[in-house]
Amino acid sequence: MGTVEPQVATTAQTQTTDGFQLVIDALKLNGIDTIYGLPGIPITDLTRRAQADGMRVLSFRHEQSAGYAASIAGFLTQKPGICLTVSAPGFLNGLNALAHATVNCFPMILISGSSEREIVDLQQGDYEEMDQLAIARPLAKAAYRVLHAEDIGVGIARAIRAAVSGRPGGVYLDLPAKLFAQSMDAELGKKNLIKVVDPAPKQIPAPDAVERALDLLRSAKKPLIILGKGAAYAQADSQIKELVEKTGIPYLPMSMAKGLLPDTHEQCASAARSFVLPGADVVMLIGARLNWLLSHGKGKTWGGKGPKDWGGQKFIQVDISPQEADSNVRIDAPVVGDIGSCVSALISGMGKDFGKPPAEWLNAVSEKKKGNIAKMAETLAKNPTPMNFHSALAVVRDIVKGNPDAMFVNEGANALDFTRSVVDMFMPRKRIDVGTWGIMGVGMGYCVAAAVATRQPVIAIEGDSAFGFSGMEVETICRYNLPVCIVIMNNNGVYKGTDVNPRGGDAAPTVFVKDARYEKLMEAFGGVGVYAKTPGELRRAMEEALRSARPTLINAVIDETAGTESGRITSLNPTAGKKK
Ligand code: ADP
Ligand code: TZD
Ligand code: MG
Repeated sequence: MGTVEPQVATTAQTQTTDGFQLVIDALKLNGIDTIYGLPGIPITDLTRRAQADGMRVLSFRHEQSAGYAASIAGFLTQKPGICLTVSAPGFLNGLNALAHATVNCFPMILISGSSEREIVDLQQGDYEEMDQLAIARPLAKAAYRVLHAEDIGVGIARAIRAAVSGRPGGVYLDLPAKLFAQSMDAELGKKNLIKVVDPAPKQIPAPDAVERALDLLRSAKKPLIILGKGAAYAQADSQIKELVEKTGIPYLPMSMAKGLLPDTHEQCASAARSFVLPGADVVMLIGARLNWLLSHGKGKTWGGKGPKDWGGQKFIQVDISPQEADSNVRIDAPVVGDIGSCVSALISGMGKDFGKPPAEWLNAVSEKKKGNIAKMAETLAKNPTPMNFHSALAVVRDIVKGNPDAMFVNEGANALDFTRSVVDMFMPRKRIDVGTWGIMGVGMGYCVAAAVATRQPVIAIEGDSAFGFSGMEVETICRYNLPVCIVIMNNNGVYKGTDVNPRGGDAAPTVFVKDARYEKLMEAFGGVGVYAKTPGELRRAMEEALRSARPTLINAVIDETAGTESGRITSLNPTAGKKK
């Protein structure tokens, strides 16, 4: 709202600065040059002035998408991604992403304008009244409020440190409307700003912890390494490669760690996952938690007799959080520190006589892999009509192989699970997806941030339901003319398009409008829309999208009977048993 005020610069000629300018100055001083947000009272002028001051300000159609963009920018850059929202409803829309950042260990700062403290605290009914700080606190790694312009430097510095040091997470920064207009002496204002020194200090692991881990590895007959998204975040790519290759141990990448080493690496055991998890005797987790995505380290997946029984594995866990160990099963050798330092220490401790794992184990893993890869190749070679997930993904797999630099966004259920196993990644931090919560709605926000933060082309493989959560952001993608190619795996619904309401009348809860023309949404904003019914049409459209770098949405028509309920996690669905 309102018009652009003439800039109050912090220069020698002008005597005063204000809250708006100090926020911008503090962010810029700390190398933060991008804001993902949505304007409105009281932060409209902050967005204008940040842009006028040379920051990149990406304005979204919904704060949730801006928040997801900020969270993944944090993951990709190791700098906190900034999401800027208005008070109460805008704040709440951004809050989902703040919680997501905390849960996924991504550094992010949600900055929200807030209403008059005096009125909010007496609950007198202000415009967009809400005690935002109290609401954000349980969902954030830290939460702060700045009341005075002279404290802006400290506020931003604390938020940055909290977001990126130790285990990264989401931080909330509450900036009341009154703060922005406060003016103060420009020189003094400048002096109060803090350039954060060493925001994410190295944490060196204790030598005995490293030795304990190496002893355990030496004793292993069937060792396994699991790389998680913490390992991808750490940007210790060459050390991790060296550790994996020097030990010769088979490794499994978690979904966002795919490509840390190329998925085609001979030690990659992804294609033998259900063989190596129960088979391994010593497992080294690097930046991966033993949460539901790894069946809590126990049960049948790990060779346990019953659903909660220990499979007999010993665990090494390399993690920056000392509290993570023993969260689900005993960790025999915790190695606490940042992954770069821990992996380097492990490599130097290995010495020259560190033997490769027994050939029996390596051969068994490689046999299992070969069998499964051959089976998959057969499935991918089929060309059914209508197209199914596999025939479409055979195309995506080729395109990604030919464009290994491209960022790769993925969400959905079947559209996620099949893609994760079919599409190989070749470089670190290219694959970004639903993460720890298996959340729908990250798609378009991730596309924007991926394009902006990496300046690479983006390919997004989206379930038709998943896409709907953030679909309006195709306008944002067109507005900034980002090189994003969205492929919607359109099977007419959530998991499948075949459910029928037994009583007639309303459509079944999982079913959408049949044969919806999503590509027209992209055309509405000047992008390229393509309706693709065959693998050939899909291939041509994806190739053209990458060649032209124009925003493109390909509506890939998928057999509505092709998926399974909940994709790979059918067992977590309490009603799924009845449906089989
Ligand atoms: P995934 O979902 O891929 O299994 P998780 O999100 O469960 O990965 O685990 C990531 C782990 O990585 C978290 O426990 C977090 O503490 C840890 N982590 C994040 N960054 C670092 C780092 N720089 N050094 C060490 N550990 C890290
Ligand atoms: N809401 C949110 C925010 N996250 C979720 N994960 C869900 C709802 C539940 N859900 C899933 O777990 S997957 C999914 C939903 C709604 C969509 C699956 O349909 P899709 O994929 O079209 O995206 P497929 O290919 O049809 O399986
Ligand atoms: Mg679907």
